Amino acid sequence: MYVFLNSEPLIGILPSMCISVLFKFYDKDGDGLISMHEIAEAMQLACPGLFPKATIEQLVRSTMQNFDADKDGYLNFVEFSNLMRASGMDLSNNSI
Ligand SMILES: [Ca+2]
Ligand SMILES: [Ca+2]
Repeated sequence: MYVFLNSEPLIGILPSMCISVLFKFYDKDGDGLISMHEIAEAMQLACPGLFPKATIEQLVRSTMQNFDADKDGYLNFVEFSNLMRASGMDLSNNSI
């Protein structure tokens, strides 16, 4: 279901296609799960030098606490979608 160029403003909602592209970007080894290590790597790639390593580790940890619903230590696609929707405002601000 793609909602690009819709008249509705995309406040806090990312198109599902966009999320799956991001999921593949985060999931470096392509196993369909995003590990803490993969999140940390993606953050460093997305904003190189913006966060010190310790801050990234903290962010990853709190992200996992909030969004790893089944507590297996990985984000699956559903958990990742929730994360992206929750941070949708920030992402859309960055891309404008
Ligand atoms: Ca992975
Ligand atoms: Ca999980």
